[in-house]
Amino acid sequence: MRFSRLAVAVAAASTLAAPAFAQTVLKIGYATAPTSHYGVGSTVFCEEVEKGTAGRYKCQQFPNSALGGEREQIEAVQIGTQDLVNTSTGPVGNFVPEVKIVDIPFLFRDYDHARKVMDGPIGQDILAKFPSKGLIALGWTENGFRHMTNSKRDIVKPEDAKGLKMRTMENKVHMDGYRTFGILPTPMAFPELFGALQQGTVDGQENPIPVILSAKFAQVQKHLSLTGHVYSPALLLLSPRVWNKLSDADKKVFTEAAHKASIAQRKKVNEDESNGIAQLEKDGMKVTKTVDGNAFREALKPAYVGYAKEFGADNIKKIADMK
Ligand code: EAX
Repeated sequence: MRFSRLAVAVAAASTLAAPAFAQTVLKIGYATAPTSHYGVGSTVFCEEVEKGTAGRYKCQQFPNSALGGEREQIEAVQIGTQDLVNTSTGPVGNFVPEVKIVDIPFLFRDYDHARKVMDGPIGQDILAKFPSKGLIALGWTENGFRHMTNSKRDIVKPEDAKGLKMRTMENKVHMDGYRTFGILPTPMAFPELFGALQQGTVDGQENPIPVILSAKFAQVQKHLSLTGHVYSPALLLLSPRVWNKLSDADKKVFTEAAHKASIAQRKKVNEDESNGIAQLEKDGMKVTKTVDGNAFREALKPAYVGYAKEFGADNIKKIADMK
């Protein structure tokens, strides 16, 4: 069969157009919008990986929980049907129990304290626990300090939160703590949350300012109380199926890309923390800026008995006392 000259030319052109090297596209997912702190961190990671591998690796981003809730995405990364997830530690304790200690309410004084712990020996030791559980933790990114929102009333002290049906992450450490505030904790995956707030299935929820902003919770929540009751770390998790194929040089590229992603994500959290409250008030939220933190810490004491039993009082103290 004679090939026309045109067909031969088209075939030749198409091989020329294809990259001269194999290119791997990595699927990365996260809960919030591309413009959110997770989107900023994920974009920096993807840009650095593409640059550092000269295009042999590039990403396809799936923001807004397009690949499911965080627990679902972590499972997918574990079995290798998804390559990366940029996730809060919310559900992670169900996969790597050693993570749960950093979810304890009122454990961290402020962002500086939290970041020092995560980037220091304690946080790095926790990352080392992931490979045996079928996950590669490339680094700590960041979600932020969590605050309470609800549709019913201002919250200044635990008594004000009593009886409120609050959505929580699928996280036992959080739920045990929140019960001591008198809250009725309702665990729910993030993608269901906006609808549940809109229908009044739950009265409220708790999340960092960057999430409250990007998820537009001001449309369905009237009251915001700056409780800052939990620091919510986040993680960049990679499938071992990808990691095990990487050369040592590419492993270094991925790890350094995660470090740059963490810096960018934390910077976005800082920006949202300084501009977000005014924005949320503009969007119609009534913000309670002074909360009785001591009353919440006092109420939490019974839960701390359980935390000390589970994690060791000295381990908790080591984190709490870090300067
Ligand atoms: O990671 O589920 C949550 O409330 C998380 O904070 C949210 O998915 C962002």
